[in-house]
Amino acid sequence: MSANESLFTEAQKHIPGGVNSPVRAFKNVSGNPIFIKKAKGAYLTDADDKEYIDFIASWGPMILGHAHEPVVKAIQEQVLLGTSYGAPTELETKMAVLIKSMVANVDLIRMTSSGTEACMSALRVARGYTGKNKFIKFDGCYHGHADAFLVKGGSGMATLGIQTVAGVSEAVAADTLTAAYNNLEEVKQLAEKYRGEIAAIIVEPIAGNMGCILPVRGFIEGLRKICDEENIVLIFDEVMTGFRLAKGGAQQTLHVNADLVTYGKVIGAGLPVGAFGGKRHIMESVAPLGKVYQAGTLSGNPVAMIAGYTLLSELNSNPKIYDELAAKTTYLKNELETVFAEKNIPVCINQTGSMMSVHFTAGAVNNFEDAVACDNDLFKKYFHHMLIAGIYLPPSPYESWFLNNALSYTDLDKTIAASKNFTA
Ligand code: HOZ
Repeated sequence: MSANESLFTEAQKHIPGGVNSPVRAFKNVSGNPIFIKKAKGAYLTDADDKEYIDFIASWGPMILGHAHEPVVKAIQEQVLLGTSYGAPTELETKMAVLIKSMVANVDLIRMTSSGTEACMSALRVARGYTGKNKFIKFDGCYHGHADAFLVKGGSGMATLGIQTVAGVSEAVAADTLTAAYNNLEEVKQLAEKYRGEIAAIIVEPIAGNMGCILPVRGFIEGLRKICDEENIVLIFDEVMTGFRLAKGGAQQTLHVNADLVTYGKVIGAGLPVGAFGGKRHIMESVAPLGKVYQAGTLSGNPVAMIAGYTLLSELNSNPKIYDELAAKTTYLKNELETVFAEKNIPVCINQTGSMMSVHFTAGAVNNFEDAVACDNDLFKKYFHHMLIAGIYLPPSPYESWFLNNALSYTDLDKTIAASKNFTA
């Protein structure tokens, strides 16, 4: 038995499914997950000492690669000063100032410990601010695992085929309205039907939890217009896109303003952090200024703050990184398109900046229904072929690939060469 196998066997005795987050279990792609021993730059090493080129980057935050030296050093220095105080630090204000300087439409920002908390809190703020209860989310979008969002979710829910989550009460789910991603007409109909009842529209401006799916022209702009007309708070879930697509995230690349924005792990360079922020008049609803209660001992944790501050400062002072990342990702996308075309394997590769995914289908993939219709069996085969070749892709067709800037063109060429050897 390999070290990976024996670690998984042992883990399953103590942890549900052997994992602390469902997608990691490789259930959809079958086989055993690999257990990571260490990571550096663009590479992961598993328990059997096999090295992989990593295309997950901890689901986004490792924009400059794993164990990035300035981040590691900053963490080491902070740890010696204590790991959690449950009291304010100057670092939290420095972080807020830095984020505000990088991102538009953030007047006030509150740190949380995860993207789930950030989205859950942003929704609560929208409800508290507007005095309305319902909200619209999109099929296949995923905003963390707070009850209200677990309706037609992407990510692990889509991967495991769980569309109705046990434990979410009907009463909670009743306030969650859903529409197809990229279908503005459905949103207009909901806005009309529930006029005066909708507090928020929450959207992944670039969807990354049903594979990578881009908004069609006019979709996000249309959401902005509906929100303005109907006094609805527009929330951009930028847990994946924030600081990854550009300094100012998807707000910047799409040229659309959100009212509230949520962030996740990238704010902590991969440490457990999230944040929600936005326009002053809305954020002033948050306690202790307003009556929307939200709290956390580990919110603004100094170790996470210094890690994130170090990463974001580097991105802020060197925006060339975004061009380099986009160039690498476009190169990979174009080469893979050629590889699959030569093999007569129909693919739709969606890409923007450093996010992309390979959907095995002849058509366009613009929403969850399109993603579900793709050839999942072929994805499984490709995933395992690549894994054997030392390329670590997301173990689900419903997850985006995230490129990091430690990846070299040699790494990309190895990835392309491995794909050339794939037989359907
Ligand atoms: N839900 C995460 C990706 N969309 C996966 C989390 C994890 O397994 O780490």
